[in-house]
Amino acid sequence: MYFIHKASLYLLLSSFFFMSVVIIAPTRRTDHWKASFEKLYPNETLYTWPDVADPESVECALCWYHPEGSLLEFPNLKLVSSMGAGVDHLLKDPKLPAHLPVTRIVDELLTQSMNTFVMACLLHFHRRFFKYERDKKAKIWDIDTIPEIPIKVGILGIGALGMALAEKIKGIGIDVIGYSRNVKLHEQIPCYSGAEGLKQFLGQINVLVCLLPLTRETEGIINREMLMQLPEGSCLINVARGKHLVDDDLLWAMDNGRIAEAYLDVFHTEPLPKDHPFWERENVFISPHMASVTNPDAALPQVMENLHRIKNGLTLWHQVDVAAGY
Ligand code: NDP
Ligand code: OXD
Repeated sequence: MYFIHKASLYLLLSSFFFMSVVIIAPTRRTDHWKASFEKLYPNETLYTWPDVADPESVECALCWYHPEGSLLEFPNLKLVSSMGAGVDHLLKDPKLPAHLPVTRIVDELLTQSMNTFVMACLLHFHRRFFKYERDKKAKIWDIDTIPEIPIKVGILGIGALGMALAEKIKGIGIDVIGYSRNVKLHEQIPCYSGAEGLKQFLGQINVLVCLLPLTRETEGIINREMLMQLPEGSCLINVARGKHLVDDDLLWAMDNGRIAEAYLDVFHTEPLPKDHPFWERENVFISPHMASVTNPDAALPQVMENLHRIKNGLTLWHQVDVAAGY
């Protein structure tokens, strides 16, 4: 006699019939994700939290700053994926179910956008565009100032995005080096790691690009002590997370000339509060966390492939090391 437990039967049937995905991203626009999903997977269901008619059918959650504990609403979840490259917003949830694999997005379009954004910032600094904007306002025609600031770029966090960026920077003939947690060898990009490596890294650059993940180790890493190790008149580009930077320390470093210009795409609080002093600084470029925005057409196939991989016992793409925090 064959006895199939009710729960097992449900799981068996659901893997064939009722599979669905939920997006939990209350602070972000999701209509284009829904449109993309419907185009790519017309036979599957995508719910947008909190409107989930059948939570038991949900096998995958796509998250961006999901409310703490919201993943517990889905008893048959198999996979949690970030909607972007970063996973700090996921891992900070103390109720994140420990048995679930967490994945993130690594994709060519995301990389390309990050490359063009950071290139635009560092070339803006290199070619003194802030100065020429000021000159224009005062109708000054200055042909005496050397028009190019010599630069050497350091990428703090030379991972998927950082390394691709370094190769592009190198490709246009600008000196670039990197810093990572583990030792990294690259034929053309010198890479540093460890405490001594960090000193050597900071001691030879005048453009610091932060592309670190936000973890216990990296929070507040761009502080007075770090900024002091850069030469006078340096440039900071933070495209990682606002919490990497100690805001008051940057203001201090700008006041005493250590940092001449800062390009900030990410902030402790987003949107940046209207009374934040960064808004008043002429040499601070502000953008609304748009350096590189995930394209759903590129991201969804990765997520769905991972769901297939879980069900078939295959290695996942871009799985996060939850213990390391990235
Ligand atoms: P990766 O995980 O591929 O790379 C992270 C890099 O940081 C790795 O080189 C890693 O070292 C290094 N790292 C981690 N911890 C430390 C540490 N304690 N000390 C030194 N180095 C460390 O991430 P991605 O390149 O894909 O993305 C980086 C970040 O960029 C994301 O986490 C996200 O926050 C941000 N981001 C921002 C966007 C925006 O629009 N502003 C868009 C996309 C991403 P190792 O190589 O040794 O592991
Ligand atoms: C990301 C981001 O992590 O957009 O992808 O910040």
